[in-house]
Amino acid sequence: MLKDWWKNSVVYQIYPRSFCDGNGDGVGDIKGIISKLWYLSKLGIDVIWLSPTYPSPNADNGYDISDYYGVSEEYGTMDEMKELIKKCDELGIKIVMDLVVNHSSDEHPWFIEAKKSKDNKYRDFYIWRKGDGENPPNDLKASFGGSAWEYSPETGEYYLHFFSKKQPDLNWENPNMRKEIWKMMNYWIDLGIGGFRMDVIDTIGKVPDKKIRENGPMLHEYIKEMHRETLDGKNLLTVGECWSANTDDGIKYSNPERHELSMIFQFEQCMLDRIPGGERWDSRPLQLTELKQVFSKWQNELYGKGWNSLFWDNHDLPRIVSRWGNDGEYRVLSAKMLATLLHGMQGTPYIYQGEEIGMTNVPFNRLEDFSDIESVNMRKEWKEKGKTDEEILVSLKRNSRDNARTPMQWNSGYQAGFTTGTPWYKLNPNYVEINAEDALNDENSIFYYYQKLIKLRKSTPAIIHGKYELLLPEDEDIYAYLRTYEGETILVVCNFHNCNRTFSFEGKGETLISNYPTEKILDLKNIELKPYESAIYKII
Ligand code: TEU
Ligand code: CA
Repeated sequence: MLKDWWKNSVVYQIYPRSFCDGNGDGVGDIKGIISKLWYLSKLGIDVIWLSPTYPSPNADNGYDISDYYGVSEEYGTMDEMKELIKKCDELGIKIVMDLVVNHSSDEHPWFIEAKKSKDNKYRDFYIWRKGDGENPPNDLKASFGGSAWEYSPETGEYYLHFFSKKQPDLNWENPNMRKEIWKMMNYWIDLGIGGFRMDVIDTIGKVPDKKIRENGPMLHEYIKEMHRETLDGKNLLTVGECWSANTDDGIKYSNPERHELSMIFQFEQCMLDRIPGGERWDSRPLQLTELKQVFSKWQNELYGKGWNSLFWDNHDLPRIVSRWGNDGEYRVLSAKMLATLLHGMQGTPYIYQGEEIGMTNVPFNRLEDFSDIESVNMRKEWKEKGKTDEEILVSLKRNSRDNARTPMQWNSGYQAGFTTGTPWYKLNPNYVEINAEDALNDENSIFYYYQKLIKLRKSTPAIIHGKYELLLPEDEDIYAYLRTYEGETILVVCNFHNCNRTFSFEGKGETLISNYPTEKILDLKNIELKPYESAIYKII
């Protein structure tokens, strides 16, 4: 196995609940995933990142785990999981498991024990503090709203939870707790998985008394210990989800000499349509020049020193074609443009289920249709703040995680081919026009464009290793950049908007991929770009 194989790989994220239901109960499952491996293989991906499939009371759709060693009955059995790993292996696909160890579920046996008494063996697996009089220990806030401290009547103390109160934070200061995590990781490694995606890994070094959430003083010590105890010499793909990271942090996590992780999954570009200093639910339009600054900074500063993930979408983000593309008339063109922009860069690309067919945000018009815990809590908080239903609806439609979680659209038939029963969550009604079957029957579909991009990456060393150079930094419509490696230069040109624009480059290009019909060889001086036109050229 090639060292750093994950640099040449493309990852596909599966959100199991919504991918494919194999037994008709309305919930996606492992059997369903197995039935679609041919589709993923056809797309050409190398790795599946599987969002959590462990037993869970589902306070946060599986990101609240009650047994790290098992498979939720909803999703199948351990034997089916083993079968999935084996079938994937036959296709040259690796499974990357979601590692959610900032917190467990409050229904995990460790927590059930820990809350019983102050001298319980598992007490120190979690973080307990006395209240400040009648109040919580301090004013730390939970990501899903309210205080990060929950009173526990059994012992009269509070426990910490950065997410919902059903997700108590694990105490990483406790070496016995850490040992349990290493044991569990080794168990999965021994089952033959290809690596881990590490949920909010930047918070495990927290110091709640000083109100430090991310990047605590011991963070990298813990990751190094993890490496020594579990990952060392195994050649796995390990990716840390880090909302807080800047490029220096990115290098810390992913520089091979530091023996931590393969790569970082950071969100700086995703923050660009938030109002600076504003809250998660307020948004503003994206400025293309700001997107260029952020992407270019990561491309340049990690070059030769670290490794980044390339993604637009995941299960926590609205759909990119609705967010920064055009989900009306130009849906197909803009989805291909966005893919081109991202897949030409350095890093490991991640495709989130449905992105490859251009799935869009939800058109739901009732507040009750938004079901994610974060959406539900936001609705309550905004109501209390006096916001109108209309304001809440606008923000949910634009920002809610529910946008990414409607069932995968397989065909235009019954329940979009997702289930033979009743889906756990509403379908986006546009499955009649947007679905995998139609995409597979159309040689110009977004699906085949992604397939081509993946092939291109694998056959073009400049895409994997090349030095990045931004062109036209001030231009608000065109995003263009070069990648150069061992005498080969490729040019990526994307018209980000619905307008015609002229672009000029001194030289001739051979078209490697394009979302409009284009000549094979062309003079790049004064070319006309049509709305959302994008292409990758080899400079000849
Ligand atoms: O997400 C971390 C996280 O910070 C998100 O909750 C984010 O703030 C929000 O989705 C959108 O702004 C990870 C998982 O990806 C997410 O699904 C989990 O809910 C969360 O951790 C807790 O495990
Ligand atoms: Ca099912």
